[in-house]
Amino acid sequence: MASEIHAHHGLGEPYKRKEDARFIRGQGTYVDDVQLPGMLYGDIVRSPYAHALIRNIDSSEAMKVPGVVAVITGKDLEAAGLAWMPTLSADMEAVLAVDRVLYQMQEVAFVVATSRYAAADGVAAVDVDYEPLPVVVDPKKALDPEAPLLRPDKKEKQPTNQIYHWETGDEDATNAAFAEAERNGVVIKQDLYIPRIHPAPIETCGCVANYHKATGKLTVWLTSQAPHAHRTLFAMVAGLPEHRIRIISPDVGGGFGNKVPIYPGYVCAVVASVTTGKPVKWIEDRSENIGSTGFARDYHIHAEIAADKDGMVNALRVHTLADHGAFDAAAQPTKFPAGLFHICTGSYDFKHAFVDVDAVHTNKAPGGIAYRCSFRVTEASYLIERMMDTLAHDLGKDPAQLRLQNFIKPEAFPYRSALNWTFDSGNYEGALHLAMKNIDYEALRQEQAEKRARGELMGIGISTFTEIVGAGPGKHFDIAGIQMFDSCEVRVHPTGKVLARIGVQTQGQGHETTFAQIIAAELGLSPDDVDVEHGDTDTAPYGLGTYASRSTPVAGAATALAARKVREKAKKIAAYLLEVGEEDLEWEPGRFFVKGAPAKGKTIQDLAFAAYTNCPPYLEPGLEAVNYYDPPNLTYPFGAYICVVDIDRGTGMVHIRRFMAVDDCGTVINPMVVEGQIHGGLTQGLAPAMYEELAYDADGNILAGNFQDYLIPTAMETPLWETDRTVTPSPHHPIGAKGVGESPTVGAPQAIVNAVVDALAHVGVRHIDMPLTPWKVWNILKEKGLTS
Ligand code: MCN
Ligand code: CUM
Repeated sequence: MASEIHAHHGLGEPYKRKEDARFIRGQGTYVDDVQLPGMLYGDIVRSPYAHALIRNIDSSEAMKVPGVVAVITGKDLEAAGLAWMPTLSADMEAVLAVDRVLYQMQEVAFVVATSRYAAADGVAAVDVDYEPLPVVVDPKKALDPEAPLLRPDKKEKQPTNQIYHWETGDEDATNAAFAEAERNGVVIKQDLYIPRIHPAPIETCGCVANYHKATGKLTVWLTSQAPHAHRTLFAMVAGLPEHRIRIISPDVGGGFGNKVPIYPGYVCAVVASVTTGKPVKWIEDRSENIGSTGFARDYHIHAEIAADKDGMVNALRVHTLADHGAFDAAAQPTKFPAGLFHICTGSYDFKHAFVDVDAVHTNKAPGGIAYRCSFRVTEASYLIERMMDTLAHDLGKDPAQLRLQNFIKPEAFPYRSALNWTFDSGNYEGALHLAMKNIDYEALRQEQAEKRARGELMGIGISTFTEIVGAGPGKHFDIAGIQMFDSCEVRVHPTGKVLARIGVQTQGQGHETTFAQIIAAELGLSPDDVDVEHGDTDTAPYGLGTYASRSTPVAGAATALAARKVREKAKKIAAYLLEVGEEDLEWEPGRFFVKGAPAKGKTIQDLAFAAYTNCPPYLEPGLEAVNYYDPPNLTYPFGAYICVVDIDRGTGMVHIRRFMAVDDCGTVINPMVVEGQIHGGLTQGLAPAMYEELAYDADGNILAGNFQDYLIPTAMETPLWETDRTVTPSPHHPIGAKGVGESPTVGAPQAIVNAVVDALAHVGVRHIDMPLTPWKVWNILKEKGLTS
């Protein structure tokens, strides 16, 4: 009997993903699969100009197109008080432009028709009269006094194109440390640009809005990473009663941060459904997704390190110019305009740091942050890892040695950083030593020296990054005022089978499996006996959604604690049934038994049945629990990545020969899911390093508006990822787990750039901005006389 009970898949088992049973059969339900009787279709008229006044919109020809039912313009929305909506960064964004457009692809009118084709024909027939205005593409030029003011709508509060100046750290102490290093140590400086990129999920954004006039109920199927938060925002903005709004986020084909904001198309579909009384579907196409929805990065960084002559770092100074586009719509907690950029001191024991960020408007699409970023940690991590390598090269030190020398020591945790964040746990040297051993670092350096002597270009790049994920605590983190906690509800049915509902929303991360494993481990069940639901605001407990790798740190904790509440109640029932005191009971996975008499026990299934059939008279019947969890701190996953590249001198092609990724996300729930997250995340770190860039020309035209021009890596470009891990549990998480979803994307780009610069350092190359295209690399080789 005991062995039977132990035959469960709990924590740490590579349990196959439950959701894949429907996905691999093509039986997922995505928003575009939703078909409702009488459904209408929306399509959007978008601006061809990056900056222009709208003189007139003539929809008369569009209304003549067979099937077109309505054309909604900014003026129509203005009349209803809906032309503007709040962004997640306290700005106001035009739902449909009223009198001016601020970026190419901006939403100008919404055409509703009986078919998708008729809607597109209607869009083509809408005649918009524009008066083009001067365009600001370069964020540095946005700050020129002569630059056109892009947001006259808010000139009272913001008289220039500068959105904010944000700073953190001790400026005086940092400056003093730099002055000291100028005299007795070393100061290194470097400009770094992290280009604008796009999350580009396979499924674009879209929705089906269904307003029922008789009941006043609005149901919206939505590609949403945060359905509850979106419900509340819809209620606040549209003035609809929140209990009559139901957001259903069905299967989502990738989010990567792209599906955190609310987009104009969603609002237009809702307005169209309310006006026509019919369900309205709006699904954007690929170019619309790339051109108009939340972008990522676009940080122009100047960084400086003060160190002693031996390379012991002392202070970090960073100034950044952030290009936020036309509206400040960065998806991030209210109090953190630059996200968690504070993590830029990385894994190193800096005594002083000072960081500031100036954000500006340009004539580009709004957004910011999204794309496996942990709220700007990608930017922070890239800068510190590039700078550590630069310092090593300038001092003629091995970059691994320089890191080992400067790491925060394992015994220093919990560690208070110079920018006042408390790192929960870490063992950075452990991870780096493992990565070095796995890849045989010494032998690679040997090989590099030999190759260099023969004129061959080989480089080794290291990244030993620290992540910060799992927002809240609610007192510091909120979205539009809603505190960032998360939740889980566990219901144990009479036969011992479990239905759990969680406040977070999977977009491919496998929550239906891993959250079932958490409950299974806590209750001693098989994950087969636990089904996990999410994404329907009418049934799931309130949660803040899935982004910033917060699901496991926050909702995962709520799930463990809800299951423990169930176990506590089961224990009371066991004491009653076994006629002993609770203190006389012992737990083994799946069963309570009497101490010293292991044969006398009750399984969790027995206890579930009793909860509904023979419950102690002093308890409420039933067996369920809910937990809302507000974390005491964030979790700080980390990793050590080593990348080996060979550069072709004839073509400038960078070939990634090996990539060793050691990750530490604390206790691992499902190693197979974690490995999948790491493979995907590494590939999304490779992408900006080598391929992706959302470029604009001087007139604000998007140069990469489809997958022919916006280069995402395919299986052909992706190297064989080698992975390993160390396990340093989080001391404050109920099961010791940290998040992992974004770690590899945070950690990977700089390992690749460091490797390429390492291959060329001996000829004086100090830095190359991403993406490392063959053309860019070849030009450097040519300049250095290496193309032969
Ligand atoms: N996990 C685990 N053990 C751990 C940590 C995590 O088994 N110690 C599991 C989790 O239970 C979960 C998965 O790994 O099934 C990822 O967990 P977590 O790190 O908590 O991240 P989230 O679930 O909050 O996912 C968000 C994160 C983000 S912010 C982006 S962006 C991203 C990413 O996940 N988007 C993704 N990975 C993605 N993967 C897919 N397939 N699709 C996306 O859109
Ligand atoms: Cu920053 S992309 Mo994820 O947090 O959804």
